[in-house]
Amino acid sequence: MTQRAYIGLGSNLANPQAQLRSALDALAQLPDTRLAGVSSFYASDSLSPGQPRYTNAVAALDTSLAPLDLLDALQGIEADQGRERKERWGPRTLDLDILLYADQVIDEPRLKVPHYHMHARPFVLYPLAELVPEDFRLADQRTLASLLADCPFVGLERL
Ligand code: A4P
Ligand code: MG
Repeated sequence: MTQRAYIGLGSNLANPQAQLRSALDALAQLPDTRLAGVSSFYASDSLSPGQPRYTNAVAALDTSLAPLDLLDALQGIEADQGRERKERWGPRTLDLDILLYADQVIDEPRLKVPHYHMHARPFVLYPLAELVPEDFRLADQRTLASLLADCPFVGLERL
């Protein structure tokens, strides 16, 4: 069955905008998957001090890949684009996070959905808001509008 998933894209190394564009091309070519929408790109300072600024975006996928198969596919794209996992939260050429997968709540060792921290990150919530209806709710019934109200558009630059 086809499900709607939202993917967070982030990069702060090696021409971040080009990294996001090639990641979007790769997402569009995933098996059993359609790239249904892409937000604007946004720049913001890294949450980890002393790192280059990030470029972030959100993509909507209609996919019949199961959540863990989708995670495998996303990690394959990260690896293809030269991602090296040296340190948690280290700078990266490409980070692909499954923000939401239909209205599922997933709590497995390799996969937590909704993505932890997404509820309070402007570089996730504002691009997501471009892709969903105004009355969009998360699985816990919180509306995106209420999350946005608690998450000011501060430090975010729409590119
Ligand atoms: N994993 C669990 N749940 C998920 C999920 N929903 N989607 C597991 C993707 N992966 C998920 O991820 C570590 C493990 O999380 C994976 O192996 C997977 O099994 P990772 O991408 O290797 O590690 P990470 O990204 O360094 O850690 P984390 O906690 O995902 O970091 P964040 O939260 O992504 O933070 N500042 C700005 N402005 N913009 C950014 O995008 N990103 C970070 C990294 C810091 N500061 C930032 C930004
Ligand atoms: Mg990540």
